[in-house]
Amino acid sequence: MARIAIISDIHGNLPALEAVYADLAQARADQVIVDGDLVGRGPHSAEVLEFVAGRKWTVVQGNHEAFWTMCARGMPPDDWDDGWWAPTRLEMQRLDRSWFDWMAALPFQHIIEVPGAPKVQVVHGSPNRLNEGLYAHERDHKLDAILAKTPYSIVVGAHTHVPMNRHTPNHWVLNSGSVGSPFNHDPAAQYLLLTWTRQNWQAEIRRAEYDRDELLRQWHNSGYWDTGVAAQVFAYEIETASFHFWHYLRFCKSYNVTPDDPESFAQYRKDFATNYVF
Ligand SMILES: [Mn+2]
Repeated sequence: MARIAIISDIHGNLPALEAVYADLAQARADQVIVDGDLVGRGPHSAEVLEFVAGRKWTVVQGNHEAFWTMCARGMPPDDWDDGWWAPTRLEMQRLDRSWFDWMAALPFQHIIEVPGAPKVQVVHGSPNRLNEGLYAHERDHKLDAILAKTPYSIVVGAHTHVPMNRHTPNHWVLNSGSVGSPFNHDPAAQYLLLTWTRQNWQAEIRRAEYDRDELLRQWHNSGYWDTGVAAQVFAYEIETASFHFWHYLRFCKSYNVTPDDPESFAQYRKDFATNYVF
């Protein structure tokens, strides 16, 4: 028996990671793979890196590690100096220089090899790209098209923040969901447990509750909340367990308002509450 936990998209949320860590013991996981996006969004990126690096866990690179590495190497986006990016800039400044080398050195995939078991490919986005997701809302043929070039028939992705367990005509496609900021309307920290029974692999999506009210109070009390509207968008995503980042930026573009203005975000929340169902 091998019991392998795949946890991902922690996104600087230490209490959610601690809840999952407690659940790993309950689940009797004997291996842990962290499938990218340890950092970004939340205010505990440094603490999450310390927590993960201090354990004998396998870590795969996510698009946020790649993004932070690019920014640290002097290749940030054009609007990097805008207030919109302030929460991210401040979180990056809390990291020791050596963490950026650590993140840059992370591999883009991990292959689970258990004697007698079919191999399992673990990637953050898709086998093709860090930021191409294996989304739960995609049709079977689309998922198979994305996976057309991979030699593996079992693939685990992350990145979408929505857990998935799907059999398409050509693949078994799984997604580990998100520890720190799920987008499937379930606020609990979520991850994937794969068990090799000596006959087959079994997959279970596990969930660990934690005190989100306490977490969001911490965001206020520590001042992270006030570092910029982006921090409030990240909090709102945790609060609603759904995705808002790009929807909000699109909203600002179409109404020609600046994202880093609390008024814009108030308007978005009002619109969201009254007009949209995600
Ligand atoms: Mn992510």
